[in-house]
Amino acid sequence: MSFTIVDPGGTPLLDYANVHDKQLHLIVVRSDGQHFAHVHPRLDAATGTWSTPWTWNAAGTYRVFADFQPAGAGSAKLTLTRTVQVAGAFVPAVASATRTVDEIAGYTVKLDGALTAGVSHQLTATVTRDGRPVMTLQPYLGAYGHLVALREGDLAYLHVHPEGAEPVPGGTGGPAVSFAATAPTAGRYLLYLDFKVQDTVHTASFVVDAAPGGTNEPAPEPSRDAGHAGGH
Ligand SMILES: [Cu+2]
Repeated sequence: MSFTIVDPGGTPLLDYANVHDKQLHLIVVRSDGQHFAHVHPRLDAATGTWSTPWTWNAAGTYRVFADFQPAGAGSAKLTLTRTVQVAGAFVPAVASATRTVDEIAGYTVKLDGALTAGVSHQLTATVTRDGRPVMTLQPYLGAYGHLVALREGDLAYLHVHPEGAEPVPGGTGGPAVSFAATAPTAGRYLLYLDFKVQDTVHTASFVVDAAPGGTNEPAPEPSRDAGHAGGH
């Protein structure tokens, strides 16, 4: 899979800031919230083309999000998206109820905290195994985990920031990892936590409802194809 990001004048963007340890984060998810992937393509600095080995494993409609920040003072984080249709028989997964505990590869991950429209909230994921806290989380993307949050339905992309001290290189952490997230509107959100342990990255997923906010609730921000789909 390859793509190029062009500036408003149509020139390929060549210079990127490092955000969460990488110049660009590529998130891929099917419209029903299944088949989530988070990868880091390589930039050909001469042409501005990003590419990554890729296989589409299931049919359906996918959203591809490029999360990046152009280099230079005054630039902001941007999220650009495209929709990709993968041919074949597509049977969408049944919409899930809210879920704040997930099991992956023998690990149990519990999500605590709430989402409220227009208000930044702390979300904390706690990793255990066989009922015991996991203290051996490894640094991954500048924290002890990386959280992606998408609004169910249009898959609008939320910016989520890790909280707490930056990991010491080579150090370990756990069992809790905290993030600050703001839901743009009330409704249901799909959350994906990447965490690394024993040199393997696992993804736990959650479904959380955001409550209506106070008087400062922003107007719903429609998600656009190839547009800036998230708030800050
Ligand atoms: Cu990434």
